[in-house]
Amino acid sequence: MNQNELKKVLSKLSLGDVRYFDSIGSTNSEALAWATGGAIDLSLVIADEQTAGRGRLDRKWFTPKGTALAFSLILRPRAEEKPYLSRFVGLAALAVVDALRTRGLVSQIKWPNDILLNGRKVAGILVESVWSGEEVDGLVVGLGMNVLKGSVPSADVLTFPATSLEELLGPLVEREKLLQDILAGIIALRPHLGSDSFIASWEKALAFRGEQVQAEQGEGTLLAGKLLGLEPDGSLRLSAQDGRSMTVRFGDVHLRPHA
Ligand code: BT5
Repeated sequence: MNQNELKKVLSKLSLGDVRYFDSIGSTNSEALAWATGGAIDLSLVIADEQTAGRGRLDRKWFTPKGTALAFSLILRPRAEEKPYLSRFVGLAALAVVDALRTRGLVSQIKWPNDILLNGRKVAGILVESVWSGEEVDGLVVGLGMNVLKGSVPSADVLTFPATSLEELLGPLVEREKLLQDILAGIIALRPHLGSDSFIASWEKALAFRGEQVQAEQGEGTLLAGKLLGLEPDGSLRLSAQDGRSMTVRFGDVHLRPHA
């Protein structure tokens, strides 16, 4: 990454401290350790390459050098945000959708943590918590986004098709400016986290809304139904064929259109 450009864009935001790495195992692991060690709100870990990037349940996330955006933002939830911790994944997702919209791209959120462009995954979000006793006193919001074509893994390691911004916008996407826009979006949306309009915007950006989907939760539990929207805690609301309402909670969920 261009260090000067990075410094310039980050200086325009009210961030905490920043740690930049040419190469790292996982920005989320670094941020979790830093948060446990007392990092202040809005501290940022960013890397040009991850050698052990993680998805949910320790699945691998690929971030080859010089091709992608990979960062982890540390948040110290304020008292008024604590009832809404499960909404932070939506906050990050909406900030990505907004940043892509300003580049002329309509993206969608594949609940709970993927961003799709033309039905292919362009970014993934991993939110992890730091506990102090019974209380969450830190969140790490990790985002990986495929910018150049070289960031897209080969099909044999993918469970869902993937794409990059380069495939739609050409090779001239500035990663530093993109980072700035996403972080600015997170900061701007954060005061609205607890509002009904936040859930409404999140719902509006969902992929497969009004369509039949299958949600596979944990080992083999398959829920099928029409995707209606979100519960106030960000869980997914489906309606079964007999009209029964079902809720899909966060966890290891694979959502896909009904075959
Ligand atoms: C995610 O997990 O999508 C969350 C990814 C979060 C990555 C960021 S990068 C910065 C921060 N530091 C980290 O270590 N992590 C975060 P999940 O829904 O479990 O999806 C993982 C699956 O996505 C893998 O099993 C692959 O099939 C696929 N995958 C891996 N790398 C990919 C890529 N670059 N593009 C698209 N799909 C990918």
